[in-house]
Amino acid sequence: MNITRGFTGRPRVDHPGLPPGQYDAGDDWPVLSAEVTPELTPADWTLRIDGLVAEPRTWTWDEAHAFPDSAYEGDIHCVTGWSKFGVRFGGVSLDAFLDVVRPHVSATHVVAYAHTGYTTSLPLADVTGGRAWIAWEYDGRPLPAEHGGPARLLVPHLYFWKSAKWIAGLRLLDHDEPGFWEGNGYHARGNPWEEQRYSGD
Ligand SMILES: Nc1nc2c(c(=O)[nH]1)N[C@H]1C(S)=C(S)[C@@H](COP(=O)(O)O)O[C@H]1N2
Ligand SMILES: [Mo]
Repeated sequence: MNITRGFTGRPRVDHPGLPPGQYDAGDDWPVLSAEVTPELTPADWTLRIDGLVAEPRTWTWDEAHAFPDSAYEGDIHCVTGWSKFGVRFGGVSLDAFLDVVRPHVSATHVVAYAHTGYTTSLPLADVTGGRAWIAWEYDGRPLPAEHGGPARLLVPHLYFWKSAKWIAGLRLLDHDEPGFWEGNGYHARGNPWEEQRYSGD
């Protein structure tokens, strides 16, 4: 008997939206967590932005939802190799929060930190200009806990380790302060199109 393998189930590596060295995970959405998924409810969740800002501030769940809705529809790319096409997240643009705290001109970087202690560092320019979200919906439903619900940071144009799950806050700094993966040899920026996986890339 002849068994012919179809195209389904095969990792696609020829998609025009696929950055170098990545494959299409299809309908799978792997869970990558360094921590145990926390039991965090919307009532417990807060977001704080401080550091080099004019007015440090903490928002509750309801206060954060008072900002205009903003959605991301597009792709995500994990440094372990999988990419996912056409995902839909809902939440609020990070710009809405930053407009309130007013970053100081000297601020160049942020450290994003989770309610669990996970941290990741990013250039400030990568989380402004409509390129970063606080996301609490996936596909029109509440973001599942294992994927960072009730809310996660979403910075889809960078490798997905920058998108801190269970986001608790951002601190604005005038220098790069490596987070969890950056301190373990991963790249300070993490642009998938330039394959910035490790610090030397
Ligand atoms: N708090 C927290 N956020 C995190 C991580 C983590 O371990 N803890 N892993 C990062 C990595 S490496 C990736 S690829 C994505 C995975 O998100 P997912 O589990 O929803 O796919 O979350 C990122 N954010
Ligand atoms: Mo990742």
